[in-house]
Amino acid sequence: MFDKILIANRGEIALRIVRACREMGIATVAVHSTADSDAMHVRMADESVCIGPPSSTDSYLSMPAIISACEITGAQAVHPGYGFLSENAGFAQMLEDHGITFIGPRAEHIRIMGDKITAKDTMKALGVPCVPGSDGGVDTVEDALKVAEDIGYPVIIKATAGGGGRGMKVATGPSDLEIAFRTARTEAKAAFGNPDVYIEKYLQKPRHIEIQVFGDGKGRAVHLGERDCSLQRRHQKVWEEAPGPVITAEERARIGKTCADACASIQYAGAGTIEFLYEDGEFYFIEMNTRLQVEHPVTELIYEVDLVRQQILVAAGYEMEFQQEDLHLRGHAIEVRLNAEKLPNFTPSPGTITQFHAPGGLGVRIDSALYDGYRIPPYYDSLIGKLIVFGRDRDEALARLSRCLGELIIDGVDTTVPLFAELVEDPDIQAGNYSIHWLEKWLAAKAAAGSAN
Ligand code: MV4
Repeated sequence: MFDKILIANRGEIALRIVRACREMGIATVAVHSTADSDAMHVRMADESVCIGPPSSTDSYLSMPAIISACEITGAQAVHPGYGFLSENAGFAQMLEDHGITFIGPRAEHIRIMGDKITAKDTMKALGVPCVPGSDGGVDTVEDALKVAEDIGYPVIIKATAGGGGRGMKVATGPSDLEIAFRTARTEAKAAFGNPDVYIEKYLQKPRHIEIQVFGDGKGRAVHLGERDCSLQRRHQKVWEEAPGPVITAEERARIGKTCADACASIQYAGAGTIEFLYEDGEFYFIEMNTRLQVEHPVTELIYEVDLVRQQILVAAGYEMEFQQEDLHLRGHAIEVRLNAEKLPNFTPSPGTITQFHAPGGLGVRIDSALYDGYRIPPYYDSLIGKLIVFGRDRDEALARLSRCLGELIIDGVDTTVPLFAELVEDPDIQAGNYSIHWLEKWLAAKAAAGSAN
């Protein structure tokens, strides 16, 4: 096992990784920018290295700085967390070239899944159900029109180098396909340096359902059910739950096995998430994320596993601590993302935390790097914590969430907490009756009602 791991991240996820390491008896190295000298992840780690100025490009994204920090401290492995360098195949490769273990999948798998056309081709060949669309990329307007005619309108044009909602255009008929196609290519070239696009049938009212997978890198893989992450604003998730409110045990077992088998056959290593759109009882693959996700705690709570611990074990060449038959779903978990943002426009709200009080009690988990007096720097993501609740069933989780939101105190900055206080009481949310468009529609309706008063 590793003696020492360097954590190439900040905030709550850096702390999450320190916690797993400490329970495993592994020493930790935090890295930080000059803006994060007082951050909790620096205080909690066994040692720390300042790797650069506030700008992420020159600190948390600086591969030479991070590799130097490994060499100075003798860290044998790097956990990248999420975001930053977590899905950078070049970084995984560079670490390997320096004899340092990347705690994540092989560079090859990161690269495959980073190119959305290759990812889809790969998944399709492995028997994973995909959205009907072009076979690979589409290079000309003529081909685009042919594909769209075939699958029927509306269609969506996506950049192969995009993902997470970047570089997409919808066309409702042949008359607007040409412009959508040309715009998509031009924007993809400008944004990603790669103009390649592909076409899919546009699903009008799906849910976002993602399957958690985990592989040992040697041909064994399991699934840990799904998360429903349909509640998003501008492609940012705000509320995630597991299990999905409308997914049956049969559906879970079936799509879960399909995903696990696909990961097994490519000898996938570590944690991964296979994203689907789900509509009318069917799953359609869209993307795969080759990292630990922000919302992993809801899965940890219902399956009683420590995903970061398993990542470390597998990266060190050990077996994961479970097989599929050991994994049993129990209860229901909901996560809400606590962002330092001012409603109604979700404007970033950095500043000093004057008072922080976390809720507690049965079935409550807070993953946060906040403390009284902490100054939230303006340079990074506005996520300041996650409130995760567990209940025996969904209704108990909702009641617990409502209770926790009442106990939670974050003073000094604006946060998204008031949004959740409203959502948890909403009849559609309570019924689990929402699609990927529900939240944006609800926010728009609220804004319209507000301006009418
Ligand atoms: C789609 C879609 C409808 N049909 N693909 C947006 C993020 C990226 N991961 C995929 N996205 C979508 N792909 C087809 N064929 C609608 C979306 C989409 C979406 C997906 C998940 C969660 C929120 C969303 C919000 C708008 C659009």
